[in-house]
Amino acid sequence: MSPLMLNRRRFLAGSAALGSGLALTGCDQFDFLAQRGNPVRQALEQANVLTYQSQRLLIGDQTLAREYSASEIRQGMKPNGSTEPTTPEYMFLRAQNFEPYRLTIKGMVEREVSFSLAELRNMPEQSQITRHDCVEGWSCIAKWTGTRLGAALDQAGVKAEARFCVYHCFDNIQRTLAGDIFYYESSDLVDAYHPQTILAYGLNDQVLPVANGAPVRLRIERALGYKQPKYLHTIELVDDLRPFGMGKGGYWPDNGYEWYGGI
Ligand SMILES: Nc1nc2c(c(=O)[nH]1)N[C@H]1C(S)=C(S)[C@@H](COP(=O)(O)O)O[C@H]1N2
Ligand SMILES: [Mo]
Repeated sequence: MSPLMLNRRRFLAGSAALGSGLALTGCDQFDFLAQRGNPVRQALEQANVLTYQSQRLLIGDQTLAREYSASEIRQGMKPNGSTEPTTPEYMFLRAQNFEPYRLTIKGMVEREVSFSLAELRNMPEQSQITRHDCVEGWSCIAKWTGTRLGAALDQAGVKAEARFCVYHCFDNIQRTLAGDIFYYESSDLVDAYHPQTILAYGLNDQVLPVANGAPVRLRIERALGYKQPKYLHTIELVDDLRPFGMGKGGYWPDNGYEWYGGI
């Protein structure tokens, strides 16, 4: 390993401790972090910006995540978070074997487009065997099959003013008195157009199971587990993340995890 690599690792280990040290305890909820004025949350938010900028600087834009060989897939992909959405819309689609499903791309695009599962499967296919790292402290090597998000975005025509993709999901991860909270995530356009970022409909050579995000979930291979939205129905191109959820760009970021979530 070159000294530069070593330094980078050490640096990233340091910034990870700063940025997501608290988050490392799991995918469970940290209610106190959801309070906007909370000092821990403010510290995490500042570390967030630092982590994003320094990782982009050090890793560069198009570096690939490591890929593994088939023999390194040792077990099935462990389902985590939502594993069986119960919203009427999802249950209806599931009962129809996702026949009426459409993935919509909207927002700051030249034309709103939507894709059926058959249309997605007819687009150029790509598979990759990668390691999924959950902040709960487990990892899993799995083979993901799908089509590049970049190609789908190009069909919609991303406008110059767009800066982020917001990924909207079917599952109500949390129920509150004020109503359901749906899982969502977001990324910048660098990650959206990354060559390993795919709309995945296959897992370990099978149709993507419900537990792992059927019919379509995103894979952003250089990001942590919570940046891999399952049960995807809409991708919205925006220039500002503040209008969504609690304004931090994702369900877990709204609960104190760092937004960028790079590995
Ligand atoms: N829609 C949705 N996406 C999600 C989650 C979720 O609860 N809902 N959990 C996230 C977390 S924390 C992890 S570790 C992975 C789990 O993916 P898996 O079930 O395929 O292991 O999905 C991520 N994407
Ligand atoms: Mo996770």
